[in-house]
Amino acid sequence: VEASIPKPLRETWRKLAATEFKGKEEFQREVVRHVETTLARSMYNCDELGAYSGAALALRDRLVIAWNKTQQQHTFVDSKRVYYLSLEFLMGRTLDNAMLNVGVKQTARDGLDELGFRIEDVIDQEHDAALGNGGLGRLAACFLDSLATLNYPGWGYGLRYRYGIFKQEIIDGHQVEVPDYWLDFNPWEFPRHDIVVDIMFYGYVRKQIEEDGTTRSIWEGGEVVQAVAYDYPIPGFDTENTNNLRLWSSRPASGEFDFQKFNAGDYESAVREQQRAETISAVLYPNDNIDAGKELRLKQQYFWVSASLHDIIRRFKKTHRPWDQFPERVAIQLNDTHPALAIVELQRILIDIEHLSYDKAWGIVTRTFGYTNHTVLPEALEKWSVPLMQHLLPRHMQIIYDINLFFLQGVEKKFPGDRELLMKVSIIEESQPQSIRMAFLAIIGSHKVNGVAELHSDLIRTTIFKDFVTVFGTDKFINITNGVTPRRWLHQANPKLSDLISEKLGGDSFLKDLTLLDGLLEHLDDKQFRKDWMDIKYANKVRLAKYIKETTQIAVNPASLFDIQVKRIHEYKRQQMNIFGIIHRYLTLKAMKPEQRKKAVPRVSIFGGKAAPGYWMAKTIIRLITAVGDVVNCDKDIGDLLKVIFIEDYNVSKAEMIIPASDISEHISTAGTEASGTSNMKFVLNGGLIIGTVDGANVEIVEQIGDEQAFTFGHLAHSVPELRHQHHFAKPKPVLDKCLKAVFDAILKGTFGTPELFEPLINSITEGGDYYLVSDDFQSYIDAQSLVDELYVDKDSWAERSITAVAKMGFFSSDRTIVEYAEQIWNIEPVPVPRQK
Ligand code: H53
Repeated sequence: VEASIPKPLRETWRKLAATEFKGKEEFQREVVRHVETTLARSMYNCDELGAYSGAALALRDRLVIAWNKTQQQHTFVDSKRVYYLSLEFLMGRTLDNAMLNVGVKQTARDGLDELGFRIEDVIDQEHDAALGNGGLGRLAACFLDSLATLNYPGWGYGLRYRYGIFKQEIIDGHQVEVPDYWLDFNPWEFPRHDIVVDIMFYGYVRKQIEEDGTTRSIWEGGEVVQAVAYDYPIPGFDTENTNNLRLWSSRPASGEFDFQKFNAGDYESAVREQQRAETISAVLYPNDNIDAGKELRLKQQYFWVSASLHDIIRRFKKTHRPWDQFPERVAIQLNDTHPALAIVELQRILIDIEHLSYDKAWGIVTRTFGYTNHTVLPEALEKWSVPLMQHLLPRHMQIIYDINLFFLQGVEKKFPGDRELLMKVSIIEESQPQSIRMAFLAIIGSHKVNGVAELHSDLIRTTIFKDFVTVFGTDKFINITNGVTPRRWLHQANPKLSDLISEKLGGDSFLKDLTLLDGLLEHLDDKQFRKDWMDIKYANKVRLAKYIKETTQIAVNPASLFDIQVKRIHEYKRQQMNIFGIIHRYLTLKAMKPEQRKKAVPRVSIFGGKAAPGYWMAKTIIRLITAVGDVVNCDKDIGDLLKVIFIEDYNVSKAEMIIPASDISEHISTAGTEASGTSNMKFVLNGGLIIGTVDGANVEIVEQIGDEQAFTFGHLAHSVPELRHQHHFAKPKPVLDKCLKAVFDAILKGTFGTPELFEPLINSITEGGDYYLVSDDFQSYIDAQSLVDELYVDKDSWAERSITAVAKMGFFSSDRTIVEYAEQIWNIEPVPVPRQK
């Protein structure tokens, strides 16, 4: 209140208030002003980076005006807000997206053109904001876009890592990790040095008897660090609404560093404390779907969760509402179990600091949180060791025990004497040492738990969480199928296709209501339309071929079938099966007579993706892909019939170029392992067909687009456990698929260089139980690939399939996903912000 301007003086402010640039000239003036003043450069030394910086700053000014207005409006209306807690936000680039969302791209294009710059080159200067590993982080980014576009008051809360996901270099065929320092020049962030939260670790808990006889727990004596807020405006598409992403950065609580130590000459330990604090938000853990259980990661989680909750509560308290209204003003979504400590932290604040009764506090907690599960993979389910938690967060450990005790007492009451059930649902696992099952904590502390695709939600209800369905009933466990934002993944990534669709549908409303795409079906028989459609696909392939040539020196023919698999490298995603299939293709081509070969469909197999630095088998898979490329790509017998490309450092901005260029993309995880997948949606939305297993969202995609439009193969999820069992116990052992055996023989013969490199990979299948069922699915995979070849020959019917598929993709917009969250979990309404005249 003290900070606001007295009423009589506000008129002066209003007159002077910042305004948005409207036309080309105003935009240009802003760009030049920023280049000359903010950047202190001139027309004599303004390169593309300078132009990018000037354009970004000009646009940023515009975003800020709408952003401020939005936040004022949300406060004024006092609407319920949702807070999306995610350790990852894989945002990619901002400039292009912001220009498109705000609707000024053409203005900017013309303006920059006259200043001597091509907008594409300017856009290309931006460093990706890569604060995520893969699907989970990119989903969070799509959700922010949809929340903003749909006018929901929704904030993201995350960590401002100094280093995002590492940059991948391929050196001699191996992955090498290089740090990703992305903060050099970042026009999109606003440091809020006035928003600082103290966060404590370690220390001890003391009991104190109050005057009224109650006992209180006091947590004290720990080490304190500070969280500083950095804000990022999130503009919606074709709306004034601009939401906020708040990321926390860590710093020492005692200012710069300990001056006493410094003055006493103990420089090193003075600096060490500072570094310890700064380390918390220094780096993103580079694991996707793997829990590493490191102390620093637990520190990151608590640091972020605690800062975010304090911030949320501070905002709530400004409304002077009683605590029991908290869940009516605040919804908090837990993106996986990474923020599950928020449940404990809110309970702690309510009982220890706000002095609410335990039961009242717990009622508020459970009405506030929703938990999204994104995986059933056992190695990805977070467990923290009890001694570690005890040491780092002693008060939280006590509260976890309390939560567990009261929960188990409830279970005992409902199912008297069922001790096995108690053991199965206990938050504490009786391992050595004991550990905390974070997913169980998240379920118990939330009012809704959702999976991310139908099959996945069924699986969690019937396998990993089945005992909780027994305890809580079925209503608590829902499905909300993932989606992707059509603004970035169609309009921005594939402007030509987006324009063609607009032309056919008579406008771009489909970008806000993706179900309108079904209007394309009316034009299915229009010959010219089909041709235009395929010409755009070809142009996108030319764009990718050019990039491949520039970065790998390998020439690929854009008339070939482009077969793409880009995603994190993981055994469950089975890039190994893809490369084995390619070897099979190579051997088959080699065995053909030259006349026979002429009939083969030329194919370019493209891979991209990072392996976690400590995931040795994933790195071996990359090594095999590059080794096969080295041989195949210069085999004169093969020529254009087969090329194998590994695109270095796959990230969001590269995805925007790669995805529109696919004829076929691969989503071939072992059934039951990929919770949803989201790149499958992006590929189909861009007119590529998919080859895939009956897994994750593939199932619903095929249901929507029709099975004519997809190539599915492989065993189904329900038969996986039995097949795995057979690999270990059946006598005689299941025989290795014979085509796969030929592939292994070729590798072991040294066809692709030193066979020893690849032996562990082969052994994991031949000796190690083939956990991912590569051998079991190989033949049907090869058959599906043959069908792809066969159908690709008829370009006209291929065009028909491609258009039909896109027309039926409306369901997979993240707008639909967000509306489902809003209605089924968050109970929030859109709050439109009045447009500026
Ligand atoms: O989350 C995506 C899913 C995808 C799943 C992924 C994911 C991570 O990227 C990291 C951790 C985790 O538990 C899950 O693997 O299937 O599409 C978004 O839901």
